[in-house]
Amino acid sequence: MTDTAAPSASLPTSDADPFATEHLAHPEALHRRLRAAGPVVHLTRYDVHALTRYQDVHAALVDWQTFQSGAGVGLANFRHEKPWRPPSLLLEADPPHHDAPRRVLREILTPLALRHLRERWQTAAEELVDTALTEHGTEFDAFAVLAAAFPLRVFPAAVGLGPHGLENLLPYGNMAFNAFGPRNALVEADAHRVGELSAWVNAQCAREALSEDGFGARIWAAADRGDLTHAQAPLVVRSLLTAGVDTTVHGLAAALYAFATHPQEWQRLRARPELARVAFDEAVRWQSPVQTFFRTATTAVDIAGTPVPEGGKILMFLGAANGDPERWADPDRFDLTRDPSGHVGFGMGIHQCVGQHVARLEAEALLTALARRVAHLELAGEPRRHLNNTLRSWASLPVRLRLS
Ligand code: 8QM
Repeated sequence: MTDTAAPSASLPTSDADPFATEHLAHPEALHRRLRAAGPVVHLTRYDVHALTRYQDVHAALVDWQTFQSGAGVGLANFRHEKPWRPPSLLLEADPPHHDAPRRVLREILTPLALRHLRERWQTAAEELVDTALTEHGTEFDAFAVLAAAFPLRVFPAAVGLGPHGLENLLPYGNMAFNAFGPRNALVEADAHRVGELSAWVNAQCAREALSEDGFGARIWAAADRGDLTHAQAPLVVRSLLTAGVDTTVHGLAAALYAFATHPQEWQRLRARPELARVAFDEAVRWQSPVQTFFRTATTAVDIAGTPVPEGGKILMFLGAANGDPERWADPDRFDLTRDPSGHVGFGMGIHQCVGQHVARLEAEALLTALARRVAHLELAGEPRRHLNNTLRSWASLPVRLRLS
């Protein structure tokens, strides 16, 4: 009767480091191994419990009472460790504190509220595609020229940022997404830029730095109405600038990579451009640009028969859940005929991506602009990954196009 608190003898364990180069570069093998090992696997290196099966990841995501975000959604436990920046009021918060900022952003980012951007972003996408073809011909790096360029052209402006300093946004995001993982070499590599990049981003969140007609101004107007405090407003703007750039850039890159390697699916999109949105969601399922997030157990809890201690960190593999063959038929296939809804690439439950309609609108604009001009696309060389502790990201995506 002395070992009731000890981990059960049958608990599968693994000494794998999901944040090691080999797994970040090619996560599929680890996903398969952990999914097969059991519903819960103890990762001895970090003393965390890992979930990789769709059903378990989904269940943890929707149970915010048991699996809190307020102690941080990275490896660091904010109960014991000082966060690298003041915590996000959305991502790293639980009800009730979470709810007012969430409601404010949700209303600013509803499909209805985004209506006025559709035409403008469609024009911007067509201009970008035309310029790309004029300047680079039919062979170029689709990561830099399209996937990175398009969000940077339309999203910061929609938030209300001016044109200067936008080159700071991707490095800031890269830093923020690395910071959810362990303090490994990826974190150390950017440590010297934390002060400079944070200062720039924080400065953009001030009311005076923002145009009068963007998402940022609407956040400040919500503070004027009393829906937020004025102290909260800049942190909510910061959430847009942290969560809204790298995610869409690498999500669009995932979609372009998918089409460059699945020519039939490109023909399907060309025939029915209204598939652009579902294609983007399928790309998000298939590649899962956000690979992992943590939660913290608010109480001793039993997950699928495995005891997890109060205060323990739980590592949810969104990418592994989105590739779980128990949930998805032929999960490794990028397939426009499947219904990808229910994927956890945008999360699930009360924290599910509040900006997902913005992301889909960007994808719709870029993919339909491309579908009008491009009859066929293929890889023109090996794509290169950029390693990040959280993001499945890209360094380059060489493509060759045939125009229509
Ligand atoms: C990830 O700062 C934030 O509020 C924030 C940062 C990163 C994300 C979400 C929110 C999920 C895309």
